[in-house]
Amino acid sequence: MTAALDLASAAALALAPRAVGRDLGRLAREGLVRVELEPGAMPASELAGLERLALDRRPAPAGRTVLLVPRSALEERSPSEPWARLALGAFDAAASPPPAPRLVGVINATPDSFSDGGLASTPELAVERGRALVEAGACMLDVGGESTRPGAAPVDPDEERARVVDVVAGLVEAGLGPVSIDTRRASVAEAALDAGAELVNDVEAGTRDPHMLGLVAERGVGYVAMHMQGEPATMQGDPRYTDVVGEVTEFLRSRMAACVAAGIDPERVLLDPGVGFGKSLEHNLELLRCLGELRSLGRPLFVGVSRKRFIGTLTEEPVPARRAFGTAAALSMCIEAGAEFLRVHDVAEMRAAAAVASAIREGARP
Ligand code: HH2
Repeated sequence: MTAALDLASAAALALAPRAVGRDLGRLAREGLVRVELEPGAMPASELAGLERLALDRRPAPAGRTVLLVPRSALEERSPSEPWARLALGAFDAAASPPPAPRLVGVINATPDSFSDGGLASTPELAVERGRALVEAGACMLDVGGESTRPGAAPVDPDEERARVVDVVAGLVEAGLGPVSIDTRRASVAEAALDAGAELVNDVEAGTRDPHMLGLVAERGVGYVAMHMQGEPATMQGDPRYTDVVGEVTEFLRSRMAACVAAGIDPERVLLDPGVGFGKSLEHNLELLRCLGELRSLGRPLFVGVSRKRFIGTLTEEPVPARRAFGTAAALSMCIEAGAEFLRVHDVAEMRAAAAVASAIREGARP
């Protein structure tokens, strides 16, 4: 069984270590593992045994139990007890050294994207923009043909396909790849992959289009699975969560399991909490504050904060293109939490922010 399959089956045990990123590193150095258990996750007798091993018990919401357990005790149990193996694996993934950040440049082949609609509406304009983004330091270009901004109406699939195919082909032919295709429709993804895209960025994580995961598996390409509550047209109406971090984590864990079940190589999946997708200002802030916890899922994190509305609210800046400073602050916090792929519009500016944030984190020049 691969590590990722282990993580997927952790969902069945309803067992997940949770802690803020910084705490995880400290606990790991002290030889402790944080184990968070859902109510009923294991029989009472086993839980009592585990509690006897624990050095500390922390309060946790929703009837959960949080225990700090010596690593050695879990290692002793892991050969015979799968939960101990799962807890160790997930904890180690979250506490492992964070990856170097990589910037993904946004190319919106749309007339109406919230911050840059119309800037890449022809293949020529897209190639010009793509070249500038790659020269500024983007590791990949993310092409989208449908705005998913709050309140956006769905675009006809034929129209979406027509917007992206020549743009993807133009970028690939100009040597500006790798290119990802930002779509929730398998038919659009398929046409973009035929045109040379190498990764599918799906804001619905394959929950609505029944062909999406099968297509990604068959083509053997990369896949971003993102969390969204509701759909773009209505998602900002009244988003509600009891525990936004826990619910987003469980959603991504279950989509990871769905990807594996569909035959997608787990090593090709990136996970995204979906900042601004069916989330209030408080939800976005809570998710970003606890972003490091999502590393327990064992896959690289892909995060889009660039120019988003929560930044406009906090900085009182209604014009998205003027939100670069606020974006840089949010991006730096994502880097501190261990996010690897940062989806941004202002690549040159964010490259500078990322260089400083990662140098402070690493204590050396990146
Ligand atoms: N955000 C946007 C679009 N696609 N994909 C992922 N994985 N994560 C994100 O946070 C994300 C995304 C929204 O930004 P943008 O593309 O600039 O705007 P619009 O949807 O209006 O085209």
